[in-house]
Amino acid sequence: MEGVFPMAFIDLRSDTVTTPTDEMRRAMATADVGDDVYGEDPTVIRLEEKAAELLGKEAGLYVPSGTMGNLVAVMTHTSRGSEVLLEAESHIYYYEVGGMAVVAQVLPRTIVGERGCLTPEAVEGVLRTPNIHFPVPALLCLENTHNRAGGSVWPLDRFNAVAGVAHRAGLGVHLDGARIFNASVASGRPAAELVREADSVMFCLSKGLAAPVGSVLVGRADWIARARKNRKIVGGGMRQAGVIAAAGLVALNRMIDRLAEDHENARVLAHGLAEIAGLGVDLASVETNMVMCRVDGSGTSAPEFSRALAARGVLVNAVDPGRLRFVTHKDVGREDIDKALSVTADVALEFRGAA
Ligand code: TLP
Repeated sequence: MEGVFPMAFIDLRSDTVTTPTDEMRRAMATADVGDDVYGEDPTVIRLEEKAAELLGKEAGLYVPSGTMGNLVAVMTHTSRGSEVLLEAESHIYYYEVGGMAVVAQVLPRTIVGERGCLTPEAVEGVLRTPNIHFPVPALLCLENTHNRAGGSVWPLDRFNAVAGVAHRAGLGVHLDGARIFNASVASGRPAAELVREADSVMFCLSKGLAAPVGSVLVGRADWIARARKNRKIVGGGMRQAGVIAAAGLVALNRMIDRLAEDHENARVLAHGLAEIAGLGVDLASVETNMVMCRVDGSGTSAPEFSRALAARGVLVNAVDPGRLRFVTHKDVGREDIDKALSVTADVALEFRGAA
């Protein structure tokens, strides 16, 4: 659902809609700045160092968006015509406008996963013996938490095993960790432990962590130096970016632990939705701040259902003809969840009555 909605709406479309905290706004107003293309913005440098430290990597690179971070990562790991392996429902493949093909000029090869995760065998199965006819595989991209799987968290052993297969075949491993701190909070493990086997990681400051703008790409120092050139190619070299990076620092220092609240609200929401006749939720799949809800049994489609909810003040996205995605975040509290549930129950009842 696109458009401008007044604040009275309960906005469960995404955690990207979160607004900056007062502390972020104060930090932004007083940030020390410099020209970051010259490497002279002290706040950006602090943010990149902090991000690298939290993720256990050598260096970081501040980028305006997760999409740019993933694109720059693909550009830096590959050359023109490389083959890139990804899970079939991954954000990079599904939602990034084909940037990897348009800009990086690589060939995506998708592997069907289960709830966003791959098996070592599935990755081995698509690796081919080098042959004059084949493109050269260069990179495996993984995603944790997995968006289209409903915010699912990779089991760590499986992640490490899959990354190991790619490394043994000489491929790089990039993690789209837009919501890696949700995975960290949900699994009770430090983010650095979750990403140890990834060569590069992109994570977002502007989702559940509530910064207004920005993501960070982390990896080895020499790799990040090359990524910095690629960021410049795609127009991502920013100037006094400390103004926005300051909010990112507050996000990393203050907003990670509270993600547990969003996860709890998602569980409450999922249980409530599961009780509404005509709707379907796989409760076991609700691990972080997303709830995928099937509307097949309600007598209407997900886009129609979301329009009816919007007319009553509840915003959610239809991610498939039969599936709605509800995302919890810091700007929706328990009362909003209760209200959203009662509105959803009313809408479901109306559609069932009309069917
Ligand atoms: N996801 C957005 C939409 O693009 C679908 C959302 O509302 O969830 N990786 C993952 C896993 C993401 O979920 C997103 C954003 C991105 C990358 C891209 O980040 P941005 O929006 O900063 O370019």
